[in-house]
Amino acid sequence: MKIFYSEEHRKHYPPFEVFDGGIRVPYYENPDRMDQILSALNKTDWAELTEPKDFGLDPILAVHDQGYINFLASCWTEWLASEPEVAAAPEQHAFLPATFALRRKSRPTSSLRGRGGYYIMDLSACIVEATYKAALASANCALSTAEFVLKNSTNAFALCRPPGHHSGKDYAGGYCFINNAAVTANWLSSKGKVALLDIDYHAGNGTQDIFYERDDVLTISIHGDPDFEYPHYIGFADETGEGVGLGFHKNFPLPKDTGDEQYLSTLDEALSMIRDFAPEHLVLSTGMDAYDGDPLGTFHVTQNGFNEMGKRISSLNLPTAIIMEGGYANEALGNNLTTLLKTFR
Ligand code: OKP
Ligand code: ZN
Repeated sequence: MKIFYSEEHRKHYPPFEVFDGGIRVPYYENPDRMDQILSALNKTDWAELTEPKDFGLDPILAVHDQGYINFLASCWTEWLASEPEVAAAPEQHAFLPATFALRRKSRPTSSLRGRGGYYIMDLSACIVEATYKAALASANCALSTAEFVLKNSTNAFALCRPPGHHSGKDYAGGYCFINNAAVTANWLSSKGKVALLDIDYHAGNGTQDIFYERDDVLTISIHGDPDFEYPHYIGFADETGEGVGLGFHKNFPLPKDTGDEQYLSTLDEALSMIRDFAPEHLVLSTGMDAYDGDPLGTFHVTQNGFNEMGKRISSLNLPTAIIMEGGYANEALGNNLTTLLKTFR
């Protein structure tokens, strides 16, 4: 299987994130995740790692707002220039806003803080020096995968870091800066209908937002119920799309402690919607944090569960761009992921 991967993510390693209650913890979305995956892939005889090509900003700007991308590009430099304390010890800092935009009549005011609170939705999307370049490389892995899938009418995997599904048109959140899966689905949509299935444990709010009023990209997310889980305000069952997009978005919020059986029967419902939609391509937002041992999840999906999920999704027989999202049980991440991926060979 073709796998697009770049080392560009490595220096995007914020020294902390801020958890519920304002507690600083080590950054969960860390480079070790990739090392664990790479070592598991290296043990297989089917993983073919390839550098992504550079697609430039056009396919990214087809999904994201120019002002937001400008903010990502200059945030760190502007912050260093305005805060001598940060410039004196940059490796101990990460940029985070302390005030967030209100939902009505808000606009990105010109100060860095004003743009920060407008373009960032929470305290886990920390920006450091390497963030923008890492996010671009991650999007290029996804686009390279899309191109390969299109040309060869087969499956391929984008080993993306940072992940993307919480990032909307003009905002970062949940470790995500550019929505790799959305950029991919939008790019593929010029060749026919696309279905995007998000199996990350967290609701794919960015993806939902981006395609909410479109009928050419069916978006489906299976996740921990936002009634108790991050991102808390989006991902509910009654959100089904708007305008021509009505009926082309589906959320499956599931309770705490969901195990293999309940997960798989929900997946079957999602797959039957995809079959009815009859898309040309599938984009799979592949988070592995539904896993039993994940520190950021509450589900109990096992390695067998991932194997079965892979079998059922790949039996759709659609050319599939598999895009890496979350998954934080680092010691099990590699094996869980290769278990899922090998069903798509
Ligand atoms: C990103 B992805 C801790 C706060 C939540 C953000 C989680 C982002 C998950 N209770 N922190 O979907 O895996
Ligand atoms: Zn997640």
